Amino acid sequence: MSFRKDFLWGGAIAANQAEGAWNVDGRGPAMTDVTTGGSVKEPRYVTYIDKEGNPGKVPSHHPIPEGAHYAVLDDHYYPNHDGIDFYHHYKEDIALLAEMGFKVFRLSISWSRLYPNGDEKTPNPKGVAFYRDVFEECRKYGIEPLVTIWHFDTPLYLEEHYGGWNNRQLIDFYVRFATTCFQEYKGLVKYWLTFNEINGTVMGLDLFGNKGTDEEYQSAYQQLHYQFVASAKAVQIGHQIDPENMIGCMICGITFYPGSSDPDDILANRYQWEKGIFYCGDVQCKGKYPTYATRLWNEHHVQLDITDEDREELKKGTVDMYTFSYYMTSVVTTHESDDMVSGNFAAGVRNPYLQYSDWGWALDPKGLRYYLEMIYDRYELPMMVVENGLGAYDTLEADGSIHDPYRIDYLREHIKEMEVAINDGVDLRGYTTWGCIDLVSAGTGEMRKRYGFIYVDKDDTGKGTYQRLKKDSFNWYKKVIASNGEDLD
Ligand code: BGP
Repeated sequence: MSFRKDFLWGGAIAANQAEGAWNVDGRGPAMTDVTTGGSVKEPRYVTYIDKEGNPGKVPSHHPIPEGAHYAVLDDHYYPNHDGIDFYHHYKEDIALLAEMGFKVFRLSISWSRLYPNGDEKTPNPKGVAFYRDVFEECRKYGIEPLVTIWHFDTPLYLEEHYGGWNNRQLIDFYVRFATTCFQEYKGLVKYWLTFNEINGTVMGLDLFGNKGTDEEYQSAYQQLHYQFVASAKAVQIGHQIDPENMIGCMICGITFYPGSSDPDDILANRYQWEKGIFYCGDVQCKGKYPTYATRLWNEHHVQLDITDEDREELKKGTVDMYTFSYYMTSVVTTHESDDMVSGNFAAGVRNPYLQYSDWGWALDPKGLRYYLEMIYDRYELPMMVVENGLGAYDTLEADGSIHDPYRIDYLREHIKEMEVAINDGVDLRGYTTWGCIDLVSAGTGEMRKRYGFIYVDKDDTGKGTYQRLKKDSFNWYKKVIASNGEDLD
């Protein structure tokens, strides 16, 4: 038997993609609340009113015009406003997860539900109470909550009035928020992740044929630095509040392959690993910037605001575990190609040895083994795969059944590779599949890009009953968990 007896089988969601109730019980807005729905072809947009009072929109992650302010516009649809209404369905949802035998449930806390603007001195009591109820509900079934403190949802007020993570003050606001989480949920929550896919900030710059400008890199590396310091401070406080706390980094894990044996490709691939994957892991696991950081900064003439105190904090606030998401691999080449594919936070040339999902994400279970073994060897810290799954179109049959053999196949092959990695010595502690209940896609805002074992009756325009239905994969995963990963058929 290769999976530990106490292996944490489960699934994951994020507040902004699931909760809905975006303006209920005192919650403040986040960027996702001014972000429209998109599709595989059409980007999501961020909407605003400009200084003349005219409405407008820009693709998400692009700056809005000078003097404009973010706004919800009447003639647009914002899928995150209602999510899958986990806010009002959490009891039913957790009961279903318990029925599958979940040992762990990964979810995030919406910052603006606890601190509506982000800079208040005390938290919103209704927000605090909501998560307490959710965690108690998990505990009722013996489910361990695994909590992401920040999952892409800085309060909009901090974005508008402070410039978001470009501002050093965000460190203090985040630390206050994280401290509240550790204090309020002490005894209920033991597993924490400080920042979801922290490396996305830099990885997202060179996507879709774009090349990040020096200015963008300056801002991205600076934002990351403030997040590293915020994370390191949170880790220390989390340990002081409860020495039992196990606090991890969370990296968007993409395995990069060189496109050819051309030395330029080999080197480009190695540099991609350093920039995309190792940079964040090294700082958060080793407590200092790696040697190659200087090369990365010089490449874009980046001048970082780093103090001696920051360096001390980084040293003292290293994480207890390395967690990551894994969906796909990507091919790096210095050669021209007209067959590019992109998905998640990577773009590269098509890999002729692999199949691709309907959203163009490379299906590559072996890439997960590669990632696990390489990273474990680098840090020798306990690991968890905290996101993995197949975004696919599901068909709801007339009798209410959903047959999703493609999802079962995807997960089975990834679990097999985890098992190989464990046998090869990797200390893997848990596995939470992404979107265990269908939810709003982060990348496209769609509902029809579904990941769940549990189907949610809602479409891309927001219509539906929000009824929960079990897919075939529900019973399959239940068997996997009951057999501790032995029965994968
Ligand atoms: C990761 C995010 C998740 C998530 C997932 C799937 O990058 O941490 O929030 O949604 O990817 O991506 P998508 O929703 O775009 O299919």
